Amino acid sequence: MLDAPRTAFPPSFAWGAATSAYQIEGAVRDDGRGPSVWDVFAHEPGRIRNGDTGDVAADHYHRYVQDLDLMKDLGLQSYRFSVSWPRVLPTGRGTVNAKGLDFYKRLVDGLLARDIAPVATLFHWDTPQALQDQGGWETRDCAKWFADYAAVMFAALGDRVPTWLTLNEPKTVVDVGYTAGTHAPGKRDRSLANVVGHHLLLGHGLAVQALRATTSKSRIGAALSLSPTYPTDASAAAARQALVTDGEENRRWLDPLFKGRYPQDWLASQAPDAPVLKAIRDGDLAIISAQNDVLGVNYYGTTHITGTGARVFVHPTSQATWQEISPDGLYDLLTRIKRDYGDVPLTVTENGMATTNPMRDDDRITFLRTHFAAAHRAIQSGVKLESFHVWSLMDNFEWAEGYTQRWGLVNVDFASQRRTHKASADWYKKVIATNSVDA
Ligand code: IFM
Repeated sequence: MLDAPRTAFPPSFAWGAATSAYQIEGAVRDDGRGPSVWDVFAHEPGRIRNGDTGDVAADHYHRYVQDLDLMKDLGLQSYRFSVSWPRVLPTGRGTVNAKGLDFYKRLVDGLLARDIAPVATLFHWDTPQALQDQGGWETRDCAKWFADYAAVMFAALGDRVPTWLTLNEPKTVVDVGYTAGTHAPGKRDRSLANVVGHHLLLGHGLAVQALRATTSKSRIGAALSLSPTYPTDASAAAARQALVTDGEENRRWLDPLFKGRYPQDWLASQAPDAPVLKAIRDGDLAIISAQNDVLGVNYYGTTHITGTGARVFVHPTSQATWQEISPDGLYDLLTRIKRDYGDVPLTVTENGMATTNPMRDDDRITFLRTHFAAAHRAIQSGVKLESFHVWSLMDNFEWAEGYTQRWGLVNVDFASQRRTHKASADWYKKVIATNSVDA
């Protein structure tokens, strides 16, 4: 029988997978690591499903060599991980914890030795608790503390990491950590949340400055969670409401980074005395928008909005009930970024789904196949998409859902810490080896 035809990607395209520190490392008290907001939050009763915590997670801190070999075996060409800020700076600033920093040096060296390009994220939500005790991202100072920490990482790993990402999904911190309160630090205050959002962006800009102050030739940008937003019908009301949601979901993050301003309609929707309006100071947006070399796109699905502003699902969801699965949305998103924000080099920094069958994850294969095809179409349309990172390399601690949602290509038996390829891992291995997707 003939094999199905395959869609070929450009020779320079890089295939990868992504993880984050708190979700896989474990070893939360090893080698001088300090606590983060997630350590504290996860240990509060009722916060996380089944009372799970990231204390051990996938024990990657101790098993990283095995995990590097796993990546090599898959054929990964790029690996996106995050650095735990309190592992490097246990109280968030001041004395560097050499042992913590060494872990990331060994990890990066291990990647380079295996010809896997490191993509390092500096903030994937694990604010040092010592800084949270001083107000964390609610205070403007945190942007500076973050840039100082970034400078420590640049001094240690400068050019050895070719791509740095400052923030992962500031929107999730704002919407889930500070508005819904179901992520750390568990606050429910929308106006404070928007202040946090601005300080996160400012921290991004100051970290970019910190990299430019070194001799590093590496690139830097942010990883945003973006969701194309559509009206559910042709009415003017639905169009208006979809635009409002697009402002929250997408433009309030993209415009500051790439246009040096917040969207007018988003600013106008804030109350006249909203604290965020005072938090935005002269000069901030010039810092935030200076020279973003690359944009990381975390794409999980679309958002549909009715004329009354309600969200409805017109496509299937997954075990993660916030996810509306639509591969076409990825095409729309990537081409929209090019149209509205210019030819910035893009990398898909996250894309994937949770599946319930621990090994025969055919639904994940279908998901990835269709999203890769959408990415390919976007490249054909002229989008500068350079690489794709599947979320996630392996099963991990899925925040408030604990270990009940499995997002990995590789199954982790959390009792034995045994790693086993799922069907999707073997399928992905072939995609990488052939640089093509079965149609
Ligand atoms: O696990 C998360 C990740 O940390 C950030 N983006 C979404 C993923 C799935 O929920």
